[in-house]
Amino acid sequence: MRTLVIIPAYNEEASLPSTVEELREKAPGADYVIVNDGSGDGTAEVCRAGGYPLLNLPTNLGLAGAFQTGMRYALEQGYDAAMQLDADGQHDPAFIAPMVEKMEREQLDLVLGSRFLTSSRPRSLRMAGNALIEWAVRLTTGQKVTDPTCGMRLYGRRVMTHMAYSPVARPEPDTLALLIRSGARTGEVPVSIRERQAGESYLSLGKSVRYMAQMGMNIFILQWVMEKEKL
Ligand SMILES: Nc1nc2c(ncn2[C@@H]2O[C@H](COP(=O)(O)OP(=O)(O)OP(=O)(O)O)[C@@H](O)[C@H]2O)c(=O)[nH]1
Ligand SMILES: [Mg+2]
Repeated sequence: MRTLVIIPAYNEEASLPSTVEELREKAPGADYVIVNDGSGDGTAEVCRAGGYPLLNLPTNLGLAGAFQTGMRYALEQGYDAAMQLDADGQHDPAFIAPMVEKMEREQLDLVLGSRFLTSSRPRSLRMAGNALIEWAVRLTTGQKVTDPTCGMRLYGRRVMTHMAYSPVARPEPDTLALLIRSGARTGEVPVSIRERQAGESYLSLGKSVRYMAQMGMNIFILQWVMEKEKL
């Protein structure tokens, strides 16, 4: 199975070199592409200097647009699967291999990284949101997804087409719920996610609360409003 690692990057000049270095070290031979999402810092220069494969967006589209760009590229280049790996160094590339293996072995469409498959969820506001979203996903799909907000996800060919061309698809739990309802065969692999090393998260406290409310609402409303497409 040919897999492309998509690295969305927005103002990640500080973290990107070590992220790429670690990827090369822990997943030798893995194909990857950086999607520079209209960064205002030296992200593009860092890519050019290091010779990293680069899709350079002229403007900031946000994570959804950046990831969709990577997905289209993956489809055009004939990849069988595409993985999201954040540029900020939070995702450990050591987990790529077990995720790919699980997809191949069990013939899955979607493999989700989960921090809480083998350990319990810590108590925090973000984690309360995580639990709420898990509940919404379970109610609307009948499936338990133990860590719906974890960004480490591997998308197989059948869901890549949807991710690349749907106007509403994004690497977020509402889209996951839609994909599962559309028949995506889904599995989980335990992963651990690191703290951010540098740069800034786009999730401030206010944004976190808005994100949870929006996700919860989308999962319920979109499911009923949108035509259920079969994959
Ligand atoms: N913030 C932000 N990130 C983007 C954007 N486009 C692409 N990205 C990338 O998307 C990935 C995820 O963004 P993060 O801000 O780390 O989001 P997060 O991991 O959910 O939140 P933290 O746990 O606080 O880091 C990173 O690799 C970013 O560089 C954008 O418009 N804004
Ligand atoms: Mg992050």
